[in-house]
Amino acid sequence: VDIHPEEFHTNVTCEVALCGSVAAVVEQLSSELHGFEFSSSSDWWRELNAASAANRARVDALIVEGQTVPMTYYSALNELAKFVDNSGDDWLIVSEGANTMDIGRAMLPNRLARRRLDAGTFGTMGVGLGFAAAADLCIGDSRVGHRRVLCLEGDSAVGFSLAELETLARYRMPVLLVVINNSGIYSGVPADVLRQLLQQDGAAPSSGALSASAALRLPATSLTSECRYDLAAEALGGYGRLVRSVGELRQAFAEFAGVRDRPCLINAIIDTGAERKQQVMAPHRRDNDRWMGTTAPTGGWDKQLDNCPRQWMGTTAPDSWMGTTAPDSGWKLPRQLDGQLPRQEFDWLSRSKL
Ligand SMILES: Cc1ncc(C[n+]2csc(CCOP(=O)(O)OP(=O)(O)O)c2C)c(N)n1
Ligand SMILES: [Mg+2]
Repeated sequence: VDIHPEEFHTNVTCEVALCGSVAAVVEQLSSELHGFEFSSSSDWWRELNAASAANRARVDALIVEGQTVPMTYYSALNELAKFVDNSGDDWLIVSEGANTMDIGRAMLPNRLARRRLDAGTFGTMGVGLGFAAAADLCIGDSRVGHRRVLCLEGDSAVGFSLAELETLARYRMPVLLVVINNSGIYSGVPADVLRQLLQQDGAAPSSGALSASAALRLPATSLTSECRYDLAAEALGGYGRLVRSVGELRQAFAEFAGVRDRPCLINAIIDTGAERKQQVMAPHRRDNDRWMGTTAPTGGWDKQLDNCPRQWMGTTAPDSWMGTTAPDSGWKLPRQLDGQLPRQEFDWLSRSKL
């Protein structure tokens, strides 16, 4: 169902394309059905309820798993949802990121209509802080009112427009920013693996800076480990906090709830390997066989560099761009890259659908 007919069949072929507003179309459909109802004991309902209960159980397990350090997406977002529901304020949620935004859509429901602005169907990163400033302007005086703006950002996503925090600070917009920081895009590299890279590289572990050849051995999707977006927020005129546990997260919410004269940013460090829960259905795309894997590498990260996925090297143009599933043959040791970035690496990057 879409109000724009040109949207039909653009991604996958629709079997039945209905053009109109969802509310009107659903009304027309139900009137044509003359009161037909699926019996609550029908297979359809039974399966739906069973799937929903299984889903709930999986989410609950991930919330429980993230009660200790490191947090998971689910434990951090569950804490955020509790804060939003109990704060007594009316929050407009702005969000961007990959897992952060997707899981946030499920974990952070809007109780009222027209309370969400996110990267939308095309997933364009960079909209976050601009959207937040615009939203703050539109909801009335957030310095005194109960309408507020919450900006939920992945750590990569926030980098696209972080400098706009200066704008929020200059206009004294009390936007609450929560950065879900897994040190990467979809996933990051564990701090100990990075440390090992630094050591191999001969760099002082405290320097944090990788040489070009060490940096090339990292996946293009990894960012600086536990980057201090909270300090950047302070530098730009806001308040910032780094948190690692649900307890610290709760404390930061309590501390920032009453701040009404500047933006506040909570840098919530989560597991670099945190996953979204296994999806039953593949994303609705023509090319979903090439879609990135969402499963953790078998055996986890414990073999560290021995386990470096060969697609990190990018020299064998993987079909499964940034898939995190271990190949049947196991991981290969990363090749030392001491010369120029090989030609195919550029081809691979430019062909990527990221
Ligand atoms: C303008 C633009 N550049 C690049 C991308 C590719 N992209 C998709 S999601 C994403 C960031 C995801 O990482 P993060 O925000 O840290 O969220 P996470 O999945 O790690 O939770 C990027 C760079 C994009 N969608 N838009
Ligand atoms: Mg991230």
